[in-house]
Amino acid sequence: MNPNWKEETFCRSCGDEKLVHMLNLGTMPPANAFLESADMAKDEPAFPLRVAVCPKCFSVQLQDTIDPAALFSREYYYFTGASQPLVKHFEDFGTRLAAEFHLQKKDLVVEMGSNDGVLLGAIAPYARVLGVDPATNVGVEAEKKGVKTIQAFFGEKSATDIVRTEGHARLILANNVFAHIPDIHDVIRGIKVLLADDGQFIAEMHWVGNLMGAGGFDQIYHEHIHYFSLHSLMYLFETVHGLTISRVELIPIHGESLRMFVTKGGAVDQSVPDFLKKEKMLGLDRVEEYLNFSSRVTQTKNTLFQTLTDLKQSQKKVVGYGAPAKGNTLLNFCGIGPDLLKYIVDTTPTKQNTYTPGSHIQVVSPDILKTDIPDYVLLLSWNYADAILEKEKELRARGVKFIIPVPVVRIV
Ligand code: JHZ
Repeated sequence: MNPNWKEETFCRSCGDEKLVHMLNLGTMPPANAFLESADMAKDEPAFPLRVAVCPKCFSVQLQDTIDPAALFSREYYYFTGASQPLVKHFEDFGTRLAAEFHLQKKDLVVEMGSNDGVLLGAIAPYARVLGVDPATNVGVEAEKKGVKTIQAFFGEKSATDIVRTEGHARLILANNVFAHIPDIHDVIRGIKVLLADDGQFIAEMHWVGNLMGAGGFDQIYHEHIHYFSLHSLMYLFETVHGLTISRVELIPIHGESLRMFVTKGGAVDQSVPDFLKKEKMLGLDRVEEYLNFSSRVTQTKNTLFQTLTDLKQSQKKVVGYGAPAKGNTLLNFCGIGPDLLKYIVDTTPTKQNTYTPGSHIQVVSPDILKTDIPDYVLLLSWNYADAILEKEKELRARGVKFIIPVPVVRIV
């Protein structure tokens, strides 16, 4: 048994209840473990990927934990800056935060999982910023943008160190990172230590309502331990830790993400009860609703595999577009390899000339599409479909069709 893998049976969030299994995606390598050519001959560690729901607090989470040090304390292949729509999203958000919170140079803004510093870079002209990220390479890019970055996991210990050297934070930000942490309680203890009394913790994370409905099951991979609803977040932040979720927003990023604002107490905006009502209508406070998910996932898998197999039989050239982490869940779960996808194009320089984990499809620069015109493109980065379809309008005008895999397989 791999020492980096552990099975959980009890809810990581409320700690009280035994988890109820809802989906098994098989065994696969971590989604961001792209392979260099020299790694191809080596044994590739692979781990079970199973999802469960807690019948008490409705927290959806993996049954399998991989030691975060093995996933994140290394070179990280994902750079926020490689996706233009995401850069715009965070630059706009940074400008909005500066205006809404009247940020001044004396204010400290800390971001956990700050990656290459796109968001903090947008806030840096207004306030003191500090990134915290365990990866060995992304902080170097952030520093180039003037974003001081500590290489560490955010938690009670790092928060205490930051208070000692920098003081308390007016804002603590967490975008697509809060759901990545097995010991979520250590992170919340860190937030309580670091946050000024009138400060706010603001987090964006994929919303389980989107995952269960229009979103893709491919957003499930070992890095994503938790799949939160507002119901489960309320239990965690309010019941367990005595903090207040004061406002929520649903934003169109990675399908649909939930943005929540947390304070140490005070007024609660109408958006919170309204959103809870919406979740109740979707059945997110009932275990049975979660148990239906598996059959929908199997349906997508079968349709996608059949579509690609048919195209291969008709001798069509099919390539992948985007090599996101989520694409690796899709490829591995659906059994899609180099026999069905000739290569995958991706804008991230660190991913180019690597191979996808598990499925071993080569990732190359999008420049190849200037000379090697495919018949079909499987859009693995489906969350940027509008932007990519617009960007590739010349390819489409030449007759190239795009296959969008989720929520149901469709060809445009
Ligand atoms: P993207 C990331 O997941 C990583 P991923 C992380 N694990 C997380 O939590 C989630 O976000 C939420 C490429 N691309 O953003 C760039 C093009 O090639 O969907 C990226 O490799 N051309 C922290 O990896 C990938 O697609 C383009 O025009 O699933 C997109 O990755 C565009 C727009 C993107 O996240």
